[in-house]
Amino acid sequence: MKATRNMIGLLLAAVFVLSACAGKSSTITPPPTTKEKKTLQQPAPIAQQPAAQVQPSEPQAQQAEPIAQTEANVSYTLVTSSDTYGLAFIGKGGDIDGVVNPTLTAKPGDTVEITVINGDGMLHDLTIDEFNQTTGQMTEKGTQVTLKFTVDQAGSYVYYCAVPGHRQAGMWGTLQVGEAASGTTAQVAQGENVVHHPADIPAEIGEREPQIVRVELEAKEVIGQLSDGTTYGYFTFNGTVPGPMLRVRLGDTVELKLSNAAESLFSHSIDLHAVNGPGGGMVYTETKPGEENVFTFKPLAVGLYVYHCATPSVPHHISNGMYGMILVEPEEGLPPVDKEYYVMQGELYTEQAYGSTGQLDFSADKMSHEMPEYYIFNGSDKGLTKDENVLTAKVGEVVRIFFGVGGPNKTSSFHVIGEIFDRVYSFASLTSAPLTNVQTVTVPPGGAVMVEFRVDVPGTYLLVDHALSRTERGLVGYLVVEGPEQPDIFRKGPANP
Ligand SMILES: [Cu+2]
Repeated sequence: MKATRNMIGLLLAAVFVLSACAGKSSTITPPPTTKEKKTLQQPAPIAQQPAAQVQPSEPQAQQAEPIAQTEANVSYTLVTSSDTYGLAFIGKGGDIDGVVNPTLTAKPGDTVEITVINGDGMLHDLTIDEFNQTTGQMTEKGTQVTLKFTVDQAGSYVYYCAVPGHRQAGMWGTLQVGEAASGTTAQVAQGENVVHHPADIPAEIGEREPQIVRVELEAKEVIGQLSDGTTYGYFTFNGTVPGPMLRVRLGDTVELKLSNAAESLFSHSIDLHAVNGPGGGMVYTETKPGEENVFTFKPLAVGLYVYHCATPSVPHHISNGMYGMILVEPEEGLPPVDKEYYVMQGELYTEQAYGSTGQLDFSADKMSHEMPEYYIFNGSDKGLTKDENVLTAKVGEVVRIFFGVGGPNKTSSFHVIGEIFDRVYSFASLTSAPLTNVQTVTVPPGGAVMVEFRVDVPGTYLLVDHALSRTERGLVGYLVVEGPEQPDIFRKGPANP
């Protein structure tokens, strides 16, 4: 029984979100604040039946140590949690009350007491490798295990859930003993926000004659926020990943000026797949730091096209964030929809493992082996799950997503969990009839797709690559749909007779 639960643990972690969000949209729209989340996770039965819920019979290595009689210098309580927003430990009581994966602090020589409560009924534990501490597997909701151990060496240690997949799904935090060394804690690594907001796109072209469209792009190398406590040296167009979405119509002439910031260390250039001409413009735009180049092109074909830096090492520059898309609309424009979004997928190859904190370094070796540590939508680790970045819509609205893959190497199996694409303009061919009723669509590196779908039921939907291991390396975004419940389409419980 336990083994079976163990095996499905990972599956649950990935799929749980679906059942959790879809059935309770009213509680997650808007997404719960930390405080609300805390109340969600507090397991009510514990207070009423403390004795019956405690399971001290689980074998635990730490109980063999004589330290059990020592008074603890610091004690913390953590409650396990799983919901739409992933898996986590939530602090209970004191300064960490309600904090997700709180940083626990102690001084060298302290005796630390950590009480873990299973708040969600999923299989969990809490493990700290350096101190040989583990609660052992906690299977039932309400199970409570206390670890007590002495910390001697100052340093940053990770506490995490060792159930397969759970650490990757978010169940880890820091035990900070003594002063934080530079670059080791979540507070240290601060970078610029590089996430291109998915709603930040030019308006539809509408009725107008062809014209000259002047575009200015600046290559900027920035230390950006990859994740909480984690930064990375991005290469960008205009400071965001992806770069700006460009929008023109057939018949327009595009004058493109590429400048390279004076502070840059590398040359940069641009290759637009909408261009007919050598290098897609790269041959006219190789630009040294502090310089600029201009070239002009006439888009000859309607479509949604990727652009990217084409300066060697090209995959390095692309991976670091130098990609975006240009939409060439037909003369009559695109059919109207209610919401339009711009999302691009990429991979990062870092020396340090996924989830490391501090400033991460690029790994040429991992890139040449196509073994990324991070998969990202719009430039950051789970960046499109943050409240300020989520896609939104109302029940009944038609959503259009311009989706592209910067890559540089990995094909996306783009999917929205809980929705079906009503229309898919495969490979972003906007001049072909769309496919209808598609679940998952293949999008190659340097390729794109335009998908449209009506949202029918309120709740939170997940944008994913259905190569789902990638969700545990940062590749997930939210579409939050508000509006009245639609029990005729979706509800809990049996069908009425
Ligand atoms: Cu570049």
